[in-house]
Amino acid sequence: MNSNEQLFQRAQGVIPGGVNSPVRAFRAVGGTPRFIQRAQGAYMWDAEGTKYIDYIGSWGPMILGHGHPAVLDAVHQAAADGFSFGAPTEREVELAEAIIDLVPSVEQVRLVSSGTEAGMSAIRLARGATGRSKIVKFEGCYHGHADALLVKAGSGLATFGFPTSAGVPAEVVQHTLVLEYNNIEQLEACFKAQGDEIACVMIEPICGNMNFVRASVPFMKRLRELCTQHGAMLAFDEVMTGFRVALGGAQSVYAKLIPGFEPDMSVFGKVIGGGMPLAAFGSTKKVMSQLAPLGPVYQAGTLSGNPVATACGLATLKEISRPGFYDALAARTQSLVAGLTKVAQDAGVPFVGDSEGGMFGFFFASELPQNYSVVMATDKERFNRFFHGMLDRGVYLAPALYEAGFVSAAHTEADIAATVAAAAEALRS
Ligand code: KE4
Repeated sequence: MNSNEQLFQRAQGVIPGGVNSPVRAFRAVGGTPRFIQRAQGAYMWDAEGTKYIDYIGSWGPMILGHGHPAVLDAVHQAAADGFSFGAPTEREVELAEAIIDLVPSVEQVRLVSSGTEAGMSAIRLARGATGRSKIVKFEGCYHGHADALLVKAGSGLATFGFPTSAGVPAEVVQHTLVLEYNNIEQLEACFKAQGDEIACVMIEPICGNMNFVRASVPFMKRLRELCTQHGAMLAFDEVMTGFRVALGGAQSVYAKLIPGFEPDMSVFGKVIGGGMPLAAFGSTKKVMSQLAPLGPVYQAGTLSGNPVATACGLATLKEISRPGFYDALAARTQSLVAGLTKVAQDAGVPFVGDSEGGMFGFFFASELPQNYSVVMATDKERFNRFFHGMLDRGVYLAPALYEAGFVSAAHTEADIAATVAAAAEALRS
């Protein structure tokens, strides 16, 4: 038994499934999870010393690559000054100011410790601010594991969702409607029937939890119009896309495609913590003033705005704000997708991919899926064989066909070439 297997056995004795987050257990792809010992730049090393080119990047945060010197230095300095005070610090103000500078739709933010916490708080705030209970989400989008969001589509459009998890009472999700991503007809029907009762619609504007599915421009345009018309808040879950697909997040991509486009609420995470536990949600000053201690919507957190995490986030934002950062990252990511597409074509394997900024996805299919059911109908067996073929060749991809991939500023053209070469071999075998 090798060290990863030994560690996995030991872990399963004391942690459910041996992991602290289910997707790490490799259940979707099979095999033994790699226990990572250390990471540097674009690389990770597991318990056996095996080196991998890392395309997970901690599921998005590590946009600079692992161990960026300026970020490491900022974290060391902050830690030396104190881990946590339970009192306000200037650095939280600096990070809030930096986010507000970069995201025009956000006038105020509240910092929290995880994307789940940010999404949960955003829903509560939208309900408090509108006085309405209903929320809408889309099948295939994941907004963290807050009860009200663990919902799958109800039988009919107008019926409410069913819990996707045990332990979530039906009453808790009775106000959650689930629609099909990119389905304008369903959007129209839902708003026609219940638009004035909807507190907010939460969406992943480019959905990384279906690997990589873009909301079409007509769909997003109509969603914006219907929310405005019915007084429902449009909440952008940018936990994955924020500061990853562009400096201004996915909303800046849609603002270029739909004149004047802005969401009403934004949720951030991952990149803004630079790998440390930090997330945020923001909106207009008017909406945010509904939050305690000013308003009636309660929200709190012992480690919210943690001094070490904010130092890590600020140092990360400073680096990614440098001119040309995203152009270079997007070009590197595009060359990966183009290379993989070429070797798949050479191998006669149906393959299609897409990317925005430093986020990419691919499917063993002939055209890009537009919704969850199409994503889940793509060739799972082939994906799993490809995943292991790449892992065995030192390339660590997301261990599930419905997860996105991430390129960092530390990935070189040589890393991309090595990845494409590994893919050519894996696909041939
Ligand atoms: P966290 O609570 O995991 O920090 O964030 C939840 C979340 C919210 N919104 C979006 C769009 C997200 O992608 C996530 C978390 N993403 C998953 C990967 N798809 C995190 C990996 C995991 O669950 O271990």
